[in-house]
Amino acid sequence: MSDNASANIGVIGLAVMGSNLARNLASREGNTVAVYNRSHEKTQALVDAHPEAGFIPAASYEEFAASLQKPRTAIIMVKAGWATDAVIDELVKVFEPGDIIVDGGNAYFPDTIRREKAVRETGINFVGAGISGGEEGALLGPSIMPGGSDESWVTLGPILKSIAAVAEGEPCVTHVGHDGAGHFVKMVHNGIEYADMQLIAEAYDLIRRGTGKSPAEIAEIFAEWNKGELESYLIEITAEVLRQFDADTGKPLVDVILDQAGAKGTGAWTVQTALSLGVPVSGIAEATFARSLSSRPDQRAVAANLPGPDEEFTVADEAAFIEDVRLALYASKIVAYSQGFDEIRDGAAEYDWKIDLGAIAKIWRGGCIIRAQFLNRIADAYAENAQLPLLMAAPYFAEALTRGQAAWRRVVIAAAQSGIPAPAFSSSLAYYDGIRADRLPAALVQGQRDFFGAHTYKRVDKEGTFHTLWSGDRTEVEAEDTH
Ligand code: NBP
Repeated sequence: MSDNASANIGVIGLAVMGSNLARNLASREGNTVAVYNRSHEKTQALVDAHPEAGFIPAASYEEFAASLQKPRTAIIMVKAGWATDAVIDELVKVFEPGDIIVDGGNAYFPDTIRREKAVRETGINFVGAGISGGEEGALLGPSIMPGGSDESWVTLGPILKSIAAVAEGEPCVTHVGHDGAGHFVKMVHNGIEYADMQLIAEAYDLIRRGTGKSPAEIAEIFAEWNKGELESYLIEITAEVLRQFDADTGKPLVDVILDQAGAKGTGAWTVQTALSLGVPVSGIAEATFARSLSSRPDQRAVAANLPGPDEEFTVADEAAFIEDVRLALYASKIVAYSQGFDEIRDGAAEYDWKIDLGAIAKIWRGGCIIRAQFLNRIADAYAENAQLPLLMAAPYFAEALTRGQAAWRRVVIAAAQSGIPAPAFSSSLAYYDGIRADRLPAALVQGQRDFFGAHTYKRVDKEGTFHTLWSGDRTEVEAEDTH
């Protein structure tokens, strides 16, 4: 150990997330934090602004390594992608076997798997840790989803527990699984976040266009909803956004914000990964596509000439309609979470991770963007049956879907009849009806596939694989399933 080694944890990358995480670490008893940033002015600025934190600044990677006690533990908070690789390359030169490099950025999980494998060969531990909660979470307590080895968790666990959000007395961090498991779960968290936000946006749009209520009035509806089963951070902030007026124009702020939603790519990763795993995450996919659709102004301008329904959308019973929308929102949200947890379970099977789904629900209860009461119900469902085949069919959720399904259908019908796009509401309902169907037209698809590609099919009444001689006498033959 170097004579100067006095920090038990270091942070590299001192933009908003890294600075806040470093301050959070420094504020917890027992932590002394070494800090390093590529451009040294940022390191100095942080140290000067927060003398109370007792940071140990480093001007080089060598100095940074020398200031850390062994096993050296450093959290990288730099721009995801090549910047992360650049920092890792420098750290492996100055760290030793047994030390721990943590990537707290928003890495794509296959990159984390690759990095973990490469760094492990040097004897150094590499941990990809998803961190959710934005700037405020980093400072006050995020939800943390670390992957990596069991060995690194021994050192890292207590440090991460010290800075994580706390929900119902439990820190919002757990060792998710090996190598890329943490970043995988963070990716799906973000995908679910996309779906949750889109569903809320559709609910707002339907209420506004159906009842003519102002954004401020709708804010009160969301505030009321936030006292019930929909209680969540996203519902809470929705009310705040809708209440806001623009200082320049005096209009509701939501009316002066350009209606083109941005994305940083984690929703698309969630959908791409789901497609390759064969997991239907239709709610997340529709939410991701809805952002893409909104951001195509040229096409939207041309399509504005296409006709919609002739009649104006009017709601006869406002209170009943608003309650229908609430129930539809809750039902669709259940579908989105059920699909997201399916993706985590199937990802775990594919990549050989042991992920405790109930523990994931628990660490999302605080600190992160999708934090909600509702996550307790998911944790309960997995506590009752860890092998639950379908989350939304667990008794609590089945009851909510039973209670909400008629309202959900009325809302989707109203949206379709009045020309209001509600892609996440409608696709969630279609998923619900698809997954519960006794028989699906997939049988016809199999027939079509066999017709044009001899892809074969199975039968409901006997074992085996079959092919019909479509261009011959159309008799059925038993076939090898090699297509
Ligand atoms: P940015 O993503 O804006 O990255 C800026 C940091 O990266 C600076 O410290 C910069 O150093 C450093 N950096 C770059 Br760029 N290239 C580098 C290189 N080659 N070597 C060393 N350092 C390099 O910062 P952020 O918004 O604080 O986010 C940090 C990470 O946290 C990202 O991966 C982000 O995706 C993730 N994240 C962000 C949020 C959020 O709400 N912002 C939430 C959750 C996760 P410099 O000062 O010398 O240019």
